[in-house]
Amino acid sequence: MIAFLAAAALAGGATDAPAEIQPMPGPSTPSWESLTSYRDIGFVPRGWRLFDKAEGDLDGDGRTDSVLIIQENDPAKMRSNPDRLGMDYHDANPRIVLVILQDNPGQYRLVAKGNAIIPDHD
Ligand SMILES: [Ca+2]
Repeated sequence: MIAFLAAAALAGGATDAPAEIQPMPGPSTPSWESLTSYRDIGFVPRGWRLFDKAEGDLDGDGRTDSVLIIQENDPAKMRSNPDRLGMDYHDANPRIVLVILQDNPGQYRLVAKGNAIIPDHD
C-alpha cells in the first residue's frame, strides 16, 4: 500500500509544490518549513508519531528515498466505541503521507505530502 501512496503522491506533484494539501486546523498543525534537513525524526513534528515507513529509490538516482506516514498523537482524539463492535477505541488522529527524496548522501528533501488518501482510522 505504501508504494501505491508514494506513486500517487509523486504523480500529484513531484516538483517543489506539495501534492494535495488539506489544511489541518488547530495548534498541532506542523511547521513544515522547519522539516527539511533531518531524516525521519526531523520530518515528524512534535505531537506526531511515525506510523509507517517504506524505503526505496523513487527517482532512480541510486540513493534511497523514503515514504513516511505520520499520525498526530493527541489523546483527546482517541474516542471510545460506544456500540462495542470492533475495537474499543477509535483513533481519530489524522495521518499524512510524506514523500522524501535523498538529494545527496544524508540530505533529504520533502517533495510531496498529503492527507487526502490516508484513512483517519483503522
Ligand atoms: Ca533516490
